[in-house]
Amino acid sequence: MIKTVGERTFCMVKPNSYQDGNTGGILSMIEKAGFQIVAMKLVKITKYTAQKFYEIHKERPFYDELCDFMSSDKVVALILEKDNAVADLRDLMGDTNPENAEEGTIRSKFGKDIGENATHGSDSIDNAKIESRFFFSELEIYDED
Ligand code: DAT
Ligand code: MG
Repeated sequence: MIKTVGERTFCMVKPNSYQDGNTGGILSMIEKAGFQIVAMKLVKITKYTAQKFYEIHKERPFYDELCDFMSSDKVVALILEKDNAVADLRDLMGDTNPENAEEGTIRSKFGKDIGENATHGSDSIDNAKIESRFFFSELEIYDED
């Protein structure tokens, strides 16, 4: 098979999805939407790691709650590849608040509330690179541009 080298994004299946047994359902939606899984790992991060990952949100009132939640159980970290991967994953996930997420999106299907909203997806190509490198070593990130 000839591999099409598309854009890459970083995604996380959040602890509520893992606990609710929705990891497979979410991965299935991702694959059906045309994303290739380039790298994947199941890890439980510490609160300190969550604080580092979400450092840009440290002044926001929900920062502590967010970091407690993200370190409460395992997450699936993923690097995904497809044309227009960053924007397309955000579309597939839907609005941050599952109540406002369009029907058929991951957050509408599997999100509990604005905090426990099923998945994370990078918001830019630059952040996708930063976030991918945060979770994966060079050895695990193949053929990066
Ligand atoms: P997104 O994950 O859609 O990029 P974001 O970057 O604004 O949203 O926020 C990061 C995460 O923080 C989000 O996925 C869930 C949590 N969060 C955002 N707004 C929140 C709020 N008002 N109350 C509680 N948690 C919130
Ligand atoms: Mg964000």
